[in-house]
Amino acid sequence: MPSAPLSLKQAATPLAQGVAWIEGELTPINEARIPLLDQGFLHSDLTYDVPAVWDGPKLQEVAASIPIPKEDIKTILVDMVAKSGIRDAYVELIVTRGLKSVRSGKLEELKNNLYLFVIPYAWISEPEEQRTGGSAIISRTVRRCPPGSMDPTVKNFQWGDLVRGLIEANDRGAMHPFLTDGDANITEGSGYNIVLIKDGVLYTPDRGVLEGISRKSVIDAAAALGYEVRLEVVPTALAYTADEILICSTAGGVMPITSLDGEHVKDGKIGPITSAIWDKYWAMHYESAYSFDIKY
Ligand code: PXG
Repeated sequence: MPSAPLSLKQAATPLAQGVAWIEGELTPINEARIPLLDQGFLHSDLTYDVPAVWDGPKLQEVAASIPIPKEDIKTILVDMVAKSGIRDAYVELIVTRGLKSVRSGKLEELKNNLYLFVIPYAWISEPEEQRTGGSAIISRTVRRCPPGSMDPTVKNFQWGDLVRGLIEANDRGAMHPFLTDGDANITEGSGYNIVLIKDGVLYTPDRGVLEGISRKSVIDAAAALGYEVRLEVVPTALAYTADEILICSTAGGVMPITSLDGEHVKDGKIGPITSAIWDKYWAMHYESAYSFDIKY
């Protein structure tokens, strides 16, 4: 199970708890500040991406729309990871509209802001929880923001619905909310995609969700293992009869869910297909098709 103690090198550097890049300067993560007028803060007018670094040398490929050349960003991020000494890292890139809003200037004249930070790897389901599987609920109080409103395929900070889901999960004694589309279909949760497994077939929603990189890895892993994957509308009812359920995110990888709305998923044990995909997912971190090396 992946969990590495802090290396001596990591403990020794002031950036070991994380490092931010703001306006060209590197700052320890706990001292990093954004300007109050940034529209990303005031109006969620931004997009972001999160690649992960695993076991030192690996960084998942980045694809984002950014105001300075992609290769420069990559160089800066690799340098930040190396300087922090963090071996298992969470790397975030944020591009905001800038200090002026779309109301106060011509769109093409607004200057985008870029923020970067690197912190130790974050887990939506901690390794300890992954050993037995996490608990989920299907939210009764909140639905996922519809695709015609805030486009969920663009990573954004509009987390009002996802945070309400987390609060409901907490109130109902569970860890992970599953939000529906309001029409009795599953969408996604607070930072993860959802995959249901029934009779050896994987089902994951094809709309109303972020098309996450981890979901892509799960689809690739399942295909490599010979399982059929269906991207389609996924009725909530299927979740209650599923053989296995997993959630997936850059923050935690493939995470088994063994209880839903207080009931066991099947027999309440982590199923064989989830286990096989979990193994394959972590093995893929060492495959050159999905990663590249970082020199510390
Ligand atoms: N759905 C939503 C709404 C997300 O925010 C995912 C799915 C999974 O996408 P990836 O590309 O990571 O497989 C996300 C990603 C955090 C955290 O700290 C959240 C995400 C990623 C990393 C960290 O909560 N969300």
